[in-house]
Amino acid sequence: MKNTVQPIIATTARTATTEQLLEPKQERAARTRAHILKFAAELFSEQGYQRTSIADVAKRVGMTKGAVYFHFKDKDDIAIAVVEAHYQRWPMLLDKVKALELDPLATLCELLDRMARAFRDEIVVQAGSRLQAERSLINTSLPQPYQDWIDRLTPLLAEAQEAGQVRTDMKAEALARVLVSSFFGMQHISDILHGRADLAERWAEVRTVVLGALSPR
Ligand code: LUB
Repeated sequence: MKNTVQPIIATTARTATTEQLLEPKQERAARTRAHILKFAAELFSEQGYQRTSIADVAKRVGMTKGAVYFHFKDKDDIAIAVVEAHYQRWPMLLDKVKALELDPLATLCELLDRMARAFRDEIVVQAGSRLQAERSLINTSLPQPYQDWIDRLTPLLAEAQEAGQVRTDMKAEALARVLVSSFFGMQHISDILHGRADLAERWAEVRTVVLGALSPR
């Protein structure tokens, strides 16, 4: 019996550190899942949904396909998780900006500035954006795009209107739709033409014109 147990432990020990062996199973599974998502996001961002396979993900992660399937039912399951991770970034970002306790318009500007940096720098945001652009090619229901941002910016704009910082001849929700449409188009064109390398400059242009147009009449 001792011999039967020993090779299993020895084999496991050869492929895992002591810390990993002692890590609670749930934490190890969560860490592995996040690891898979990160590399799957790289592939979705680089080559899109259709050209990415579970085999590609397994190879990029350095795991077997079976190990990936342990964490995700199929490629659609991974795509949904990447898009969900994309959207989970935004409430976290808003909480950080609100903690700065800026005035309403400054809060809106800081949030949009940080979003622009996230689209330029964060692979999960880039991958979530590309998957949403390819949503008609993906045979599963992805989270609804754009509406969260319209709903998130509307109260910020309403607060800025109440503070006399933003025009009141248009509803806050309409102004939020204009901001989301402008931001989406800006980051999309930057992505298609320059892989978002010029996103900071393109955002600065949109910011100047669109935020200027928000001024009280
Ligand atoms: C944003 C994208 C890319 C909207 O909210 C979304 O769904 C978005 C991905 O679908 O840009 C602009 C903030």
